[in-house]
Amino acid sequence: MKKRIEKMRGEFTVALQAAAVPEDAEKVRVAFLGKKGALTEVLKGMKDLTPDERREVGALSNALKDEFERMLATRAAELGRGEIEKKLAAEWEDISWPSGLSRGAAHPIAVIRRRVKEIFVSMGFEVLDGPEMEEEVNNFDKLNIPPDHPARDAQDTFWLDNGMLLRTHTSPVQVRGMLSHTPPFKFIAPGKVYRNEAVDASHEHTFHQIEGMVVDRNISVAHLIYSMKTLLTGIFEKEVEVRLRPGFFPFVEPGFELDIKCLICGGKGCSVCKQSGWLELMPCGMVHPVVLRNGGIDTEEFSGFAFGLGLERLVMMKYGIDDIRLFHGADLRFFTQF
Ligand code: FA5
Repeated sequence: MKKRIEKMRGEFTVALQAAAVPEDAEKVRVAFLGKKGALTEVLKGMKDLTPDERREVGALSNALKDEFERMLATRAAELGRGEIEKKLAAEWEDISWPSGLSRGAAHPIAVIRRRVKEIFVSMGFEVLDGPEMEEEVNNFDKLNIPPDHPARDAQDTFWLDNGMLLRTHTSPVQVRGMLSHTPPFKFIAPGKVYRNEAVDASHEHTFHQIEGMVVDRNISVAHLIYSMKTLLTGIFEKEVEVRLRPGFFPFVEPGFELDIKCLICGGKGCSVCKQSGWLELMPCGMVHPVVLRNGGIDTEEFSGFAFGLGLERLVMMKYGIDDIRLFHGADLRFFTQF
């Protein structure tokens, strides 16, 4: 009987290892420890043994029963874990995997704004920010545009109930920059501006400008032209035709309009350049002494230049886009080209 019990340990171990699912382990338990199980049957034969033999076989079979139960518990846990893992594997989903939707793209305005920033930062310019809701005094008065000045009419203004306005250009950042900096300094200020204007192929009510201002000793028009050329060569990566003509802005003296030969029609005339062959891109000039003084700058010692780049028009020329209204649209076929 002792031999039979010893042999049973091997049989039990083999049967348990062969179990693939928790139900198999349960079948092994019934086969060995159940009412009609192998070990139970052996124990039933103990009545024919001598008392000494009975004590010895009893102890042996109890120890074996305990051992089988421990092994069963361990195996059942293993198989259960395996089941959970299998279930998890079947249900697993990679939530970082791109969905069926097409991917977005950087907006062309953002692409070129980044490039313009890089070009100016490489020339040592700082990048400033200014609020879109602005004080009248910064948007107009301190820029040498008093309340009755006709230049106010050129920039139809969205007035706010609180007496402030949506800035019509980025030039108020000139005022803020002068008041917060000690010369010499040079900065650009990209941002959104608003005008109460009729929209057409080259005009929007909400558009972007990049203001630039340099204040230092002995600044001349030559510095201005050099900076504009560096910018345009960096953006267009080729020679482009530009022209400088006199332009009037109360905050610069002398003032200029920098026009670029229309890259949409090659100068022949189209709806974007209003059939003129040229597109007004970047007004600029030497900062008016009144403006410098309003910014607390000593005009005996310092002079400066400033410019106000229209970002949409630059992007239109760069990519050959013939309608400014596309920028505010939601057509992904348009946006994914850049
Ligand atoms: C100004 O806004 C001046 N503050 C620029 C300036 C700064 C001059 C510093 C001198 C010194 P203007 O109104 O011309 O100027 O606008 C500047 C540029 O913004 C234009 O050349 C054009 O490229 C762009 N722009 C003007 N109006 C619109 C519009 N409605 N839609 C899209 N772009 C526009």
